[in-house]
Amino acid sequence: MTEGGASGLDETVEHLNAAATVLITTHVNPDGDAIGSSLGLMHILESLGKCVDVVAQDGFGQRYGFLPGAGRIATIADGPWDTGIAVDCGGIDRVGSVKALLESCSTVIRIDHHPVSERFGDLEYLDPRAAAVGEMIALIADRLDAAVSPEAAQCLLASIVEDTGCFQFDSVSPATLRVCATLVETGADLHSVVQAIYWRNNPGAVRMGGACLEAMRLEQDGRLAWTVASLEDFGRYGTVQEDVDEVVHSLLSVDGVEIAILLRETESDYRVSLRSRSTADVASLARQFGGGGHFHAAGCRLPRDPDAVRELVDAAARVLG
Ligand SMILES: [Mn+2]
Repeated sequence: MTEGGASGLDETVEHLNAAATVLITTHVNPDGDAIGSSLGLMHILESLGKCVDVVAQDGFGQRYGFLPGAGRIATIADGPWDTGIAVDCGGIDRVGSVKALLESCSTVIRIDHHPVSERFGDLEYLDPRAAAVGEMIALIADRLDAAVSPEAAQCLLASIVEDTGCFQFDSVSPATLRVCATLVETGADLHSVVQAIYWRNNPGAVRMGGACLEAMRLEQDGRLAWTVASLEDFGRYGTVQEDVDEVVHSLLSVDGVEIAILLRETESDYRVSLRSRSTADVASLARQFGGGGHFHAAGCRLPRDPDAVRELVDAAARVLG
């Protein structure tokens, strides 16, 4: 496990300068940070003449198809590569089926901002204070003296917009905003990024979000809110998992709620999203159930069993004290 300030940037930049063939990958169920930082890094390394493949187990979520180069994300590719890079992964298993390809690379680099994570790879550039991996990639570009194209800037901005909930989370620092200002000057279009990520929901998604919120349960004197997005609802509303991403933030928006839990039912288990504010640490809560994440945003999986759900809700109540 690693914890602390930023480390590994110099070694990473030095290695990337010399790299010729690069595999970039990221975590399963990719979010905007995973996709945006992968594609941003791809554009930057290609501008330096390197051969780059981007491979992700689950491809790109349809919400991120607007990002320049999204079509380049494959689910399989042929090496060899001298360098493999995993972005936004707190452990090597997060890359899913790409693990074997990643491990086939001569040098493996991890670029990540999770506060607590499992070490892996030969080089690690870690910065738990970065709001998004995109912020770290912007720094790499700077250090590589790479010209950031408008396409690369758009991808990096999307990464940061996603992981900051559109600049709402306490992870946003002056450095985050400076990086974003530079990206916008470079040609990134903040309005189109925000439109694409937050303002293109389909009607079923909005209706299902309403149903999940209608079913909201409040416990611990209104400090804990939780709800379930059931398989039945996904069927009824014709929606997919990522359509209800924002429900957990709506739960947390209730005045007085300090921990919000969204359980998404899958064919085999529950995919659990945990969010918090103030002093409630949901990263450690997630770790109790085999998951992980950030202090205020984390996740885990749970068996599809009411007892397991009760156990999680009770554990969350204990976090509140
Ligand atoms: Mn991230």
